[in-house]
Formats: sequence, C-alpha cells, structure tokens
Amino acid sequence: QAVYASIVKSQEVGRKQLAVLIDPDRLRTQSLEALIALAEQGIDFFFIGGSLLMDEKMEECLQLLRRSVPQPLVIFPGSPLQISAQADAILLLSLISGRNPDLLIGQHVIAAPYLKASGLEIIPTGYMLIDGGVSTTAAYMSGTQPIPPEKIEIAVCTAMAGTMLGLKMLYLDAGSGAQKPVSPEMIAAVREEVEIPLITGGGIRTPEKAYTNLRAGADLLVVGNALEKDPALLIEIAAAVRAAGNI
Ligand code: 1GP
Repeated sequence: QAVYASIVKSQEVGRKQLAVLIDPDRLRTQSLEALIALAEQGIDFFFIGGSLLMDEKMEECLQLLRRSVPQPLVIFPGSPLQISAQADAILLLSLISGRNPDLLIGQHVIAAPYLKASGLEIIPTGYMLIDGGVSTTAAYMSGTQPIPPEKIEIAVCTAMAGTMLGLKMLYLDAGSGAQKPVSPEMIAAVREEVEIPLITGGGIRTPEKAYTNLRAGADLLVVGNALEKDPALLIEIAAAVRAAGNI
C-alpha cells in the first residue's frame, strides 16, 4: 500500500501533492518528453488514463514513464480495459455522484479477477463529478449527471456516504478540460465533514487556482490539459502546490 500510505502521510503532515494526468489519447510525444524532463520539479505521481482510449497507447505510455521517471504510476481508469500490471497502483473508482450501477459495482465485478492477478495496489476511491460548465467526456461516457456546482450540500452528503461505505479517498473532479474547476467553497465544505484524503482536479490552469483549491482542503491536485499544452507551467504549479502546504 505504498501509494496510499504516502498520500495519508502527506496529509498528516499537511504537505500537498501534485499528480500529472497523462491521457494517452491526447498527449503528444513532445509534451510527454518535456514533462519527463521536468519530472524532478515537484511531481509526486503520474496518473495515467482517460474516459475513452482509442488504441494501445496506454501500454506504450506506461513503458516510457517506467523507464524514465521515479514517481509511482497510478492508473486513473476510464474502463476495465485500462488495467495494466506495468503501473504501481490503480484508483478503483466508484462513481458515487452518479446513479449508474455499472460504475458503482458492475465494472468492478468484471475487473476483479484481472485486478487481483495484476498485483496492483488498489485504492478504493469515491469519484464525484462536479459540473464544470462544459459537457465533459467523463459525464457523457459515464451516462451520469454531474453534481451542480451550487449544490454544495449534495456534494457533502455524497462524500460522507462514500466515507461511511469505506472508500479510502475522494476525488472531486470537474472533468478534464472543465471551464470551471471545483469551487474552493465546495472543497472546504467537504473537507469539514470527511477526514480521508481529498483529490481534486479538472480545469486547473493556473498556479493561483492550484493554490486556492489546495488551501481550501484538497490534499492532492491533478492537472492534465494545462500541462499537456504547456509543460513549462509545471514549475509554477509545483511551486504553488508546495506553498499551499504547511511546511
Ligand atoms: C480530469 O482532473 C483531471 O479527470 C484533470 O483535468 O485535464 O482539465 O487538468 P484537466
């Protein structure tokens, strides 16, 4: 349980963490190479996955990362097709903001024997999609309705229920490429009621937003699109992540 243990340990000491999301479908080799070259600049994890994978690029991507960077590789799966023993861990997502039984238990049943055989560290994660102002691939592909951003109390109760069901982390996601990231008000309200590690992401494009959402109570920030477009932004985002921690 090395990945989860490191997230919990960071949370305990108030250190904030950064995961760079690599979506194998979207990423140009150039950006991946640039990110690899900057990997020492404050990346804690690489997350790999996407709501829709069009070809075999995921394995290639994992191979390249495994050869090139020391950080743990964590699968953020869009489907059971994205299980690979080349990674270190997988977020076993339960889409608790939605009411699609397939993404609450169905796909997990299909995946279970593969997950067991893979030897991956499995981190049961309550996944909450929050409406980010544009229709995201995640919302469309999951056939679920994201939580409206102003319905903070629904997000809080969903998070509480996820915790009571025994999930180990919560991921508040506005969806990849969201216009509006999850609001600091929603993050703070969820933080107030639950103790497990909180991940947030979706539409984070500036160090200021990274800082605000971590200060609001998230422990781990995920950034994808913005770094794919401009890998050099990593330096500023990583500095904001460090600054948001207590140490
Ligand atoms: C999406 O939270 C991640 O699931 C990352 O989103 O690509 O918008 O940074 P972005």
